[in-house]
Amino acid sequence: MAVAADPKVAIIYGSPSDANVMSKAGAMLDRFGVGYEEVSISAHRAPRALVEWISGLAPRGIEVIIAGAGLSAALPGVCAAHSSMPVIGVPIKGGALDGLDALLSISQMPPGVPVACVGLDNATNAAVLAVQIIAGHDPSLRTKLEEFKESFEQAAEAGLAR
Ligand code: RP5
Repeated sequence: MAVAADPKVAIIYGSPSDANVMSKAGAMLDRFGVGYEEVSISAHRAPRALVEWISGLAPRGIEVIIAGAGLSAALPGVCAAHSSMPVIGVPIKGGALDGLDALLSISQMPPGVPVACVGLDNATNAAVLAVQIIAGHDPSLRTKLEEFKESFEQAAEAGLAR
């Protein structure tokens, strides 16, 4: 498990094969100077270890969970079931349905147990959303987010935006 000093975000994924996609979340959190910890635990293959890990998050000061998984992606939902902190799910492409299964699994949570679902493989947006959640009580992060958004405006004006 990788842990930064004073982590605010926990990044978890169901398999080491998800690490490459999920590294985009860490890269974006680094850009905002938000500390995070990162771990791979499968909801299906290691359910007891997962529940134990979730129970330690709040005492460690974690505020948001980013959970990525592919196939029958139970991981974000299990995190949401066992925690009251916001959970952002990243459906990961792959398998016979190329991620459609994970997308539906993560987005179709029952009422009362929400998971905020970003697009397929879009761990970058999961990190930006996590920063936006934490910025609710952190004015310096709000300033960084405003500068981040402004950079899109400037790129568009310069004709560089896609
Ligand atoms: C899911 O199954 C994981 O999140 C991963 O996306 C997918 C394949 O896992 P591996 O067979 O590569 O471990 O649980």
